[in-house]
Amino acid sequence: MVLHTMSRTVVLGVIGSDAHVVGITILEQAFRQAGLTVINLGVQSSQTEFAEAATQHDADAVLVSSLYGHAEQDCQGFHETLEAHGVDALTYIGGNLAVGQNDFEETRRTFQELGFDRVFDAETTPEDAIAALERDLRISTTANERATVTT
Ligand code: B12
Repeated sequence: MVLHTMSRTVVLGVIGSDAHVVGITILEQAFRQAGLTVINLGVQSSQTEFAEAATQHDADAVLVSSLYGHAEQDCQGFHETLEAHGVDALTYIGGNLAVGQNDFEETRRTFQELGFDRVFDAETTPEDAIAALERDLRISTTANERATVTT
């Protein structure tokens, strides 16, 4: 299969009224080092802000973070909002997605049913996220690898 390792753009932000900024700051830095173009919306971002940024930057992936326990409410209708803006991108969500989060598999199902392609828990490292993006976007995110490769 021929893979084109062109630069990819991800929109990243913390949804809702959530103010936890450390996770997305670390993710942004790691993604940039891996060669991705990152649009970081920061904390307390609305669904519409995600959708508008994804449209404006023709994003390949929209990555939502949530730590404060209200992700399910904040993400109701998220994919409908993306669709209404004409966004066709991979979607991930990660962080502390439920209060307590005792059964992460149940949490994962909840967010998959909301339309997310992948659901990550709070133990997720930047390397885990990059590996998933590499798989899903079929890219090599190493900054200096821009050639076409054949696997
Ligand atoms: C620091 C902190 C705060 C600071 C935030 C400062 C700031 N500006 O960032 C302050 C004191 C303001 C705060 C406030 C609150 N907090 Co607080 N906070 C924390 C704490 C101690 C650390 C968070 C952190 O920075 N971690 C370090 C970063 C690197 O890790 P991370 O955020 O988890 O991100 C990593 C992964 O989760 C993952 N990831 C995250 N997002 C995404 C997205 C994608 C797509 C992917 C792939 C991966 C990914 O990758 C990141 C890098 O590895 C956590 C407890 C904990 N140990 O996690 C509680 C915690 C998140 N807070 C909590 C709560 C409840 C609150 C408050 C609601 C408390 C209150 N009643 O006021 C408020 C909410 C305020 C608000 N509007 O957001 C709870 C959430 C509970 C839940 N979800 O069930 C936690 C878990 C504490 C607890 N055990 O109860 N908090």
